[in-house]
Amino acid sequence: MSDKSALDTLYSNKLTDISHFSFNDEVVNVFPDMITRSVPGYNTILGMISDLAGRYVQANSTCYDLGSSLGAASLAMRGGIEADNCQIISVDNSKAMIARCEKVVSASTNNAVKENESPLTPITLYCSDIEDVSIENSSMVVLNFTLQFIPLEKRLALLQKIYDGLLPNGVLLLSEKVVFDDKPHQQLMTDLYHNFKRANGYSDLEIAQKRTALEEVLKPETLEYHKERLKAVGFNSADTWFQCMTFASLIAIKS
Ligand code: GEK
Repeated sequence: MSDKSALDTLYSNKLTDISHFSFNDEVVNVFPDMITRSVPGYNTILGMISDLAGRYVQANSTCYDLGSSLGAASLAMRGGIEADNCQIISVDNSKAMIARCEKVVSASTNNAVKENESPLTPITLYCSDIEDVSIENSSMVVLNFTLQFIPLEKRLALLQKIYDGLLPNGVLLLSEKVVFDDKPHQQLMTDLYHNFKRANGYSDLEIAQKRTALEEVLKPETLEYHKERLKAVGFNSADTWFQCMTFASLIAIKS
């Protein structure tokens, strides 16, 4: 999917007015390139989603990809599921994302059918706010860089709903941009992250303008806070499996 993405040049020219970042058509067109060049470990995390799907997805259950964008995590889950009679529900509140995701998922489904890959877990897409979706009979939920866009005061209720909708031994994979209480460490991680973006071809202007666009939209929290909140909603196992600079991914299991 990422191979055919246009190059992300959205912030390459000096903008007089930098509007809040939104998941519109322009972003959709460059999204695979944008996310792979901006999120360290993105492909590693997709690989882990597949692996976890093989281990944790239970027969006759539902998997959720919340904030699914172009369906990369949904397809990774589908690739890893070994259990029978499951379904994947993928939710995003951006119409532009869902419209493009439908094409990505059907191309992948057609390919798999041609290659005789069976059985294929069905993927159903919904254009909706994830706060309005009920989570039921689930053995796996993925929040891959989505919680960071949910208003801070609504995050606890969303995680509680996910925990309540998981079956025993169900898994939540939560990936987020994170911050650090220690100021020098925060500064160092930010500097290193900007170097990572430079190494991936983004200019200082692009880095600065994108940062401004995201400032009011993406609200990161500390890893400690994430873990405490996951424990508070009921997960008795919730820990980091991946961290690179200001990006982290956690696995939480309902026992
Ligand atoms: C991936 N998981 O490729 N309800 C539904 N969707 C939302 C909401 C909301 N309230 N808020 C934001 N989104 C993907 C990457 S991107 C992460 C996820 C990023 C959606 C938004 O429209 C976007 O598609 C996605 O969450 C976040 O594995 O771009 O940093």
